[in-house]
Amino acid sequence: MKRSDFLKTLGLGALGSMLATGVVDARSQQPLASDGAAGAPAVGAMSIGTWPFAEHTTRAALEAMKKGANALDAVELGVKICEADPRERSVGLGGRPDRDGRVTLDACIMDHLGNIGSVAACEQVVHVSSLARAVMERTPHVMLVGDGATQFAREQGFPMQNLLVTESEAEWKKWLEKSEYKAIPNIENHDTIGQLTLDAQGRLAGCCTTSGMAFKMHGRVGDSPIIGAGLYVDGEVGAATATGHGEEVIRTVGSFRVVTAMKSGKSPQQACEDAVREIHKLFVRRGKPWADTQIGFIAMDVQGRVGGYALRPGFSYALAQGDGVEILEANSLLDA
Ligand code: SD4
Repeated sequence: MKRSDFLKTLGLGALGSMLATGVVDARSQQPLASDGAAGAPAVGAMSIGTWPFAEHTTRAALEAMKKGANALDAVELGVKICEADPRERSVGLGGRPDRDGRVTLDACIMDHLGNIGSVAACEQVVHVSSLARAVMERTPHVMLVGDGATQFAREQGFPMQNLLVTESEAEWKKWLEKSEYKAIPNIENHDTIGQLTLDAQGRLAGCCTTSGMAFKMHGRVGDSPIIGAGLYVDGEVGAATATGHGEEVIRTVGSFRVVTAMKSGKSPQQACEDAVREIHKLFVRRGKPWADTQIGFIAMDVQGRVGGYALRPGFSYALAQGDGVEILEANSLLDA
């Protein structure tokens, strides 16, 4: 399916045509102090998102904000593109299943005021980002898990569908031959989308959505739906989100750590670096191997400065601002 047709299925037809004709495809990025060290802060709508597929989701969010969407609507609109794409194998439809062959999704969302919503281990619902938002806006709670999340989705009129696509099922069957859990950094089970938006009014929002680690134990929940771990937004400071080995991000309350560092004066880049260093330190302290692990953080502050950093090479993220989107290769703590 062509990207423009795909966007039409999401009700983003006009945007799809613009993207297809290249109207918003310019790559002229405005100067930005990405390390926080120099330059005037960028002002105006912008979005960043983990991994190269965020090129499309950040662009969609940026275009929506230019047309007046607020940061929260824009971030949800962006990640939904990824969730609905069956070719993305670690998010939404087409996500790799757990070791029992069940696709279970995790997501959370947060706005600049501190409103939060989250769902974990949710089955049969493609747009868990929207479901997380529904938890935030239509319940007295902040997190629903498993059957409760699916039940709530059904009550709210979310479509129910099988999320296991043929390719993921085939991978799972192959995996069953050895049933060996082994992460392959940057490839096998990494692709969570964490996206952050800043609108022209200076409001921040973030969303993180994933099918989690491929072939995880049934019931396993990673960092992505956990506010403070996979995502955190402080409307007066900045926002951060994580991808990679969720257990390690939870251990260090990673995204909250990044935002707290920004609050104490660190640039988004320095704050991401601190969080990755802390994760590495705990591996060393606990005497645990980190060879098969990848972790990446991205962050953005209210001034529009951004940062990204990873444990090892191979992590990149998209930055959409002005008239274009750029894919930025994050530096890493380790060489390989
Ligand atoms: C998790 N952090 O479930 C997610 C996986 C991920 O890139 O980010 N993959 O642990």
